[in-house]
Amino acid sequence: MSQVKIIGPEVPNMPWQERDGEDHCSLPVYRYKENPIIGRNPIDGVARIFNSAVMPYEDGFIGVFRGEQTNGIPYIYLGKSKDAIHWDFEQQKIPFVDEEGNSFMPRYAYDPRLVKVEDTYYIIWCQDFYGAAIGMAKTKDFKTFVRLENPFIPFNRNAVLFPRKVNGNYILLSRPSDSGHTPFGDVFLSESPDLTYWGKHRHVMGRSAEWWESVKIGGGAAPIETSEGWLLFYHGVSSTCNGFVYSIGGAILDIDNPSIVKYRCSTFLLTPEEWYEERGFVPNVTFPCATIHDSKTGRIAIYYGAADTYVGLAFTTVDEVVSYIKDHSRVTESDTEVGRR
Ligand code: BMA
Repeated sequence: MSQVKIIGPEVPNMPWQERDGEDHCSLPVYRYKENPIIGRNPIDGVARIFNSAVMPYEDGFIGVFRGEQTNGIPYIYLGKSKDAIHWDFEQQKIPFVDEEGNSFMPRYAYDPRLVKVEDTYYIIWCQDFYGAAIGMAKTKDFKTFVRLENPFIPFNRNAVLFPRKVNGNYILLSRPSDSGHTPFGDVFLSESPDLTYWGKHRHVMGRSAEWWESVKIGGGAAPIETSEGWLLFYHGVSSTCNGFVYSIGGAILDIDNPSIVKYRCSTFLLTPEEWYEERGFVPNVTFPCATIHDSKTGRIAIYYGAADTYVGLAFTTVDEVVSYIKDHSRVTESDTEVGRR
């Protein structure tokens, strides 16, 4: 039994592998030995799948996958799996409709997240809205996907919905950006009573003095509710003479006021080290988009895009990762304040 409690369902069939000692032992997160779990050319007309989100569904798992088509344009594809490791993909792009039932195909769609709030599943992604912005859709059955109002004006390319309302409102983390490969970026939070009108914007956390996340940060997987607060895996970016390096970081946000950061890990939890993270369309990228977690055992599986080419899987437990984050926490005033100026 874990000391720190995950608040959520039990997922006894979640993927799991014990650490065998060879991975980076001082860090609480270790890789699945058979990574990458999704290789090149996974669907006809799709060259690469990465930066994708999965969750339990019926007696198995379901996911929304960023598929880079052979024309170079990203789109979202649906996948199903019995074990959350071997995936069967729909050959066609997800066919969104608007609220009147008319077909809606974004010009491009990337970095999807998948979050269940109450009885509805939400997909949140980046799409063109006269510039890169956040797109959102809902489904109850993974057959009809109804596109919702765009929450924000451009530019914003990275958004993560919380798995439950907080103080009666939906909560979305996002990272306002520019139209290109933004060389800055902090995580902000916005609230909505109805998923149409967004406000009460707050600053959550900024890029930090730690070099691995000194350029920009962005929400990663949907936060996990725990007895210590919201456990957030996010990405932190550093700059080198050869481009950006994307690592995975961890923070714990206040449960009732998640714009307040309680703990923030000063070291990365995972950084590009393996061939599938260092070599690919964009080298040196580990980009978390989802977790599967089991409240009974405290096990957590992290799904991350690797080198904009593959999907990788890594493991930790809530006890190990929370205690590591707390032991290595360094928070600044801009983290711990409510974030309204
Ligand atoms: C970001 C996003 C991600 C991508 C990353 C590294 O700006 O576009 O989709 O994984 O860059 O290329």
